[in-house]
Amino acid sequence: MSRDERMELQSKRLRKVVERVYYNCEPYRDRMQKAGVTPADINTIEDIVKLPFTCKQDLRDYYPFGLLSSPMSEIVRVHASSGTTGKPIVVGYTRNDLAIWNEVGARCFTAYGLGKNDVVQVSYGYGLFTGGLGAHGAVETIGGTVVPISTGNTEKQILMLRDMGVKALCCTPSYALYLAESIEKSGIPMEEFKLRVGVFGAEPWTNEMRREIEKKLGIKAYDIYGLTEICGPGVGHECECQCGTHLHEDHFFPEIVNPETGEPVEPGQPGELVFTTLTKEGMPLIRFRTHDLTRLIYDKCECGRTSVRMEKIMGRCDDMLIIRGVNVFPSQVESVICETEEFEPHFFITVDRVNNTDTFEIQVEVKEQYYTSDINGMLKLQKSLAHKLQSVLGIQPTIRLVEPRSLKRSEGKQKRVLDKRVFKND
Ligand code: DLL
Repeated sequence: MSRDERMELQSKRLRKVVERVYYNCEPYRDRMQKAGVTPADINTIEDIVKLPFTCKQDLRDYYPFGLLSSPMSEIVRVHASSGTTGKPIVVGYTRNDLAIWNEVGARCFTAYGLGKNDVVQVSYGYGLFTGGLGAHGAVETIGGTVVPISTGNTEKQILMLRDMGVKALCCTPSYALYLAESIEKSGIPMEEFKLRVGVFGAEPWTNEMRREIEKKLGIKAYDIYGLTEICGPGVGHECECQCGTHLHEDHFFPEIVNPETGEPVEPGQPGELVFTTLTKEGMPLIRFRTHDLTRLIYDKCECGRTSVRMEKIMGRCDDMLIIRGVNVFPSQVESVICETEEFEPHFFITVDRVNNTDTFEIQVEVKEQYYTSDINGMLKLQKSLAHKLQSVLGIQPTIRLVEPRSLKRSEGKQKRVLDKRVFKND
């Protein structure tokens, strides 16, 4: 679809969804009235900036069903995300919402080159988390064969991967690494697997991490993006060019705003991603602040798709650490570590405040062949990594080298940061 055609479609859908929330959902109506906007003010997609934002707190305040725009009798499924504190966020889907979710999911898996002759293992969690059922619906829609194994039991995961002749694996990138490590440890040669494609998302991961995973598993690793509030996996996907995540902007309209002021940024500039669902019925969201930081690329992709792409998520506004006044993203640390030959892509950041000064420590696993009892050699490694990180981050961390496979692995989203300052009052 050309941009003009798509803008026309987006405008038509925006008018419809704004009417839907205005007439069916009191909190939206109240907020729009306060902002002095009515559905009559919304004509084209460019009018979207007149509408007030929705944020995560709104979903908590109206927990569980206060933001629905359909009667409960039309809701056929709920999903929820626990978040880190407080009440979960609950989202309701109508039958049509699920059909659209399956359709956008199918677009993703088709872009990864998969089809009805392929076996796909879904190792995202099934349940309230959207990963398992989302990927599952997408694979069934393209006619592929699903192995719905969910998370856990790594030995069985490996057995299924091999014995079912699995071509594509869906899980978090951190779990993919763990699986690669476990396959290596099991001694089963990679030739016994038919694995070619990885469908990885649910947490930020860098291009350097992609190369690690691709090398270890001998696959092509693609990004899949989604979030509970909009729809799970399927909001966007990479194509064979692996140069940005195509967003399904005919269903989910993206904007980038300055995370502090909420003002739209110039096209192509980085900031916070905001989505408006253009076709959802159960719980449409208007200008939802995702907290995810990225930028949008409007040029046509070499694959031929005309949809807008987003750069890899660099982190979330709430993931950003401010250490001694310097902004640090875990993804920057990941890039440096993955690019350095001697280290495994496993690390853990601890930030604390001692005597009114921030401390910043990174534990990092050294590869087996470089982990020695030669103290000078290890000190040299430690120093060179601290130096590299200093030049990228602008602040020097304390490096603690640890044995390979000693840091905790995760089956879902990997936790890489402990900020002890959060618990201190000063
Ligand atoms: O993680 C949905 C999902 C499941 C996406 C499986 C992809 C695969 P939530 O638990 O609500 O939903 O978390 C959403 O995870 O706002 C991002 O911060 C992060 N995230 C999701 N996908 C990616 C990705 C699912 N591909 C939050 N790259 C989002 C970076 C991602 N971050």
